Amino acid sequence: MLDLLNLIGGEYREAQNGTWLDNIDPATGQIFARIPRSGKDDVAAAYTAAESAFPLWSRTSIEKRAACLRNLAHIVSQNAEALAQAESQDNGKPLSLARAVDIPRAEKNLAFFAGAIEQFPSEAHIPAGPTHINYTHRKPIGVVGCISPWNLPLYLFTWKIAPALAAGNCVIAKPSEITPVTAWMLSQWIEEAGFPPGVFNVLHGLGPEVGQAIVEHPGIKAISFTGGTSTGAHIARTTASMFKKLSLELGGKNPAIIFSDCDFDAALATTVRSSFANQGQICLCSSRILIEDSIYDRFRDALIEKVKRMIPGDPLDEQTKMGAVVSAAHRDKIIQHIELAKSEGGQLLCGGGKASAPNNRCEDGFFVAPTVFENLGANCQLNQQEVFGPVITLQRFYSEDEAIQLANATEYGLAATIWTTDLKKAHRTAARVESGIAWVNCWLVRDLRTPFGGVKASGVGREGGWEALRFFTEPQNVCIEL
Ligand code: TXE
Repeated sequence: MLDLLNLIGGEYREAQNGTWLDNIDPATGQIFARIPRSGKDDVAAAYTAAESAFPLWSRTSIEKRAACLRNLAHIVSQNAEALAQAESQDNGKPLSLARAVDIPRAEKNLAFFAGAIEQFPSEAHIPAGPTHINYTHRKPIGVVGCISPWNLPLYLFTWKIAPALAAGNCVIAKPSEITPVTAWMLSQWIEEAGFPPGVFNVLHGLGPEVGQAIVEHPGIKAISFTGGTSTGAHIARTTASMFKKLSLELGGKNPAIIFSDCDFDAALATTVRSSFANQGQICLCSSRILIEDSIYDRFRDALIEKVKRMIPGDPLDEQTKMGAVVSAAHRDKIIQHIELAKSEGGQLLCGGGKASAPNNRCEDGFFVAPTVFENLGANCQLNQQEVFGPVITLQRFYSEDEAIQLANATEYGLAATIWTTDLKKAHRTAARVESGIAWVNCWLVRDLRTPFGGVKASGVGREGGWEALRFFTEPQNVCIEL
């Protein structure tokens, strides 16, 4: 049994209340680690450590801060295989996916923001015939909170902490209690990477306990959060009267719009991936597949043929493309959505419930069969609520206007995928779709310089590139008489 610990002020500590939470391997249903069940007292201790580290860290040269991040990126790359194994065990995702996506991207996040802070410009405003000059001084905020989810554990954890640290803040980070292991591993390399004690603190525990205490702490000036929309709304309410800076990256109900003039094979292959990658547990996954009438039947039949061949396997098996979902509770929630869709008259095309265990080792694991429905109206629950699992719907459209109307017919607005070979149509559709990201003829292609985030109930603010560095700094206008 592995006991994880908090990192506070450079020391590894249990929760002050001495209590623990079990950590479960979703592929086997077995407990394999414990995490501290931290609370308010631990947040207070982490805050004291972070606050006292801030004066020095905020004045540390950009080159030194960048070097610490690059060192950490290097350590991640040296331990990539151990991290990938841990991520797969903790989350249920295929080991091949953790190796190809999660861990390389975590390394890239750290290295990217090391480079970004070295290039981060601030503005100057000089009027004609100048009497005054203005420039913008971007100062680190102070102590900030980074709260991350379970679907891409180290990937999203590093996506938040890297810009926060690069900009000169001290961080109190909380990984999801469901997938804490890779954040724990990272926390053990902080000193080796050169970060002074207290600059980076990691607290483990439940969202409504330690997460809530971070959000409520009056000294923590900004919160970067990725997770469910209702949790995001709760955080916004909790912090409103404290005027904290908030970056909220929330849920999605993303449309994939398949026009009849698309490259059929490319659209098909990528839509299967965009729907079911990571068992559908990526906020950017397509969950509503909108298909133009003239190719609807052909596309549906070809899609179902491919999906039927996607059988969930043991995540540790190198051949597995689809693993376990993250927890028993999450599996049950996905199944409830499926049952509701059946009762609303959805036509089940494949899947529709639990998948059988791939082997003896996994007989108590949490597996869901990839599931496809059609004949559900745009207002049905399954076309409105985020499932965050391997469940998609197919809808037919007859015109460009109808495609856009269907695409926009949810409270969410994170990512849309558009498939067409008509360039003008691609631009028109991207402009009219209500989403923070529109991918045309591709999916999940990420240039880390680009703004990342959603509109409507998918969030507030943007991550990535300068957006993240702006979020983690406070701009001050300095005006000088010449
Ligand atoms: O997320 P939570 P859950 C969606 C997805 C999923 C649903 C619920 O639809 O089914 O959200 O998932 C911490 N104060 N997404 O319950 O609770 C929590 O400990 C402070 C979308 O796992 O939002 C964890 O670290 N923190 C998504 C993080 O918030 C709190 C990714 C996310 O957990 C808190 C995950 C509180 N009061 C789920 N309550 C995406 N956008 O990628 C919880 N937390």
